[in-house]
Amino acid sequence: SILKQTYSQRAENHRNPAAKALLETIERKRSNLCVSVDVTKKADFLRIIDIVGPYICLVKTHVDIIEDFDFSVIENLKDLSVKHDFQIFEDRKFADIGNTVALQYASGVYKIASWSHITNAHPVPGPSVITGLLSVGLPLGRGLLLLSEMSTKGSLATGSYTEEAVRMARSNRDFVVGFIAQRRMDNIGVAEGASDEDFLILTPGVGMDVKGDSMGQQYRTPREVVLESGCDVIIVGRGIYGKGNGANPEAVREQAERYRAEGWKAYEERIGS
Ligand code: 5BU
Repeated sequence: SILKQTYSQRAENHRNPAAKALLETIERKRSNLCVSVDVTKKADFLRIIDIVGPYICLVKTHVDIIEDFDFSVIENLKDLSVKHDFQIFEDRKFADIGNTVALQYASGVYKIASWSHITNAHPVPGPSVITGLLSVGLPLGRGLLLLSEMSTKGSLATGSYTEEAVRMARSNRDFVVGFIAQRRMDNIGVAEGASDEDFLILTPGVGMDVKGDSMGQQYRTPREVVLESGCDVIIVGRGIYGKGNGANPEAVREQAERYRAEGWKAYEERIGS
């Protein structure tokens, strides 16, 4: 079963270059930690990434919240990704008709497809959202995650919606490399243990010190996410950079190290090493 395979074994199962590169990075750095850097000033954004860089496999961005954005942010982010050896995931959550998402992905101020190895989409428009994005992303070797579940209280992405998302992914395996979800999706719609599919499961809503925030976010620990729910990458934001936008560099570094260690320990326990 996928749950018992190492990240490097799984890298060989994936033909999509972004999925393969992510799995190889995870193995090389012994880190299944993705840091989500949700701050509004470019200096804070780049400073936090430079601090957490050694401990992560992936940086997750919301570039549209940076108030003083200009394209130097992207150039600096790319330099940091080489310096520290991590991949980039713009959490854009595309959710429109194919033609529009293709334009949003390729064009505008951010030109996401030109720098983000992985991005994501809501399945709500149906398969055409994938068709639109892959017309831009596939020639560039990019990968897509579908949002089949969310971490928030009262999420509508459950039941048959989640199942249909998995079906949409199965029909587009060259571009859809996995899911944003709270548990494994490979066995949905097939008998328990019958699937040898390998989808990447990236999971937000991870925190060790609090259970949630005042706006519906819900947190689980790396152990619950990786060991008990079988997810592959933990996504941590405020748990690492804290309330002060990462003003205390040593505290940020310590939290990144702590989450990396916890995520990796849970993985080692899962594969039984
Ligand atoms: P936090 O600070 O660890 O709560 O940040 C979580 C990040 O993950 C934030 O950027 C959200 O936009 C993102 N997220 C999420 O929290 N839950 C979800 O279901 C999805 C994305 Br999809």
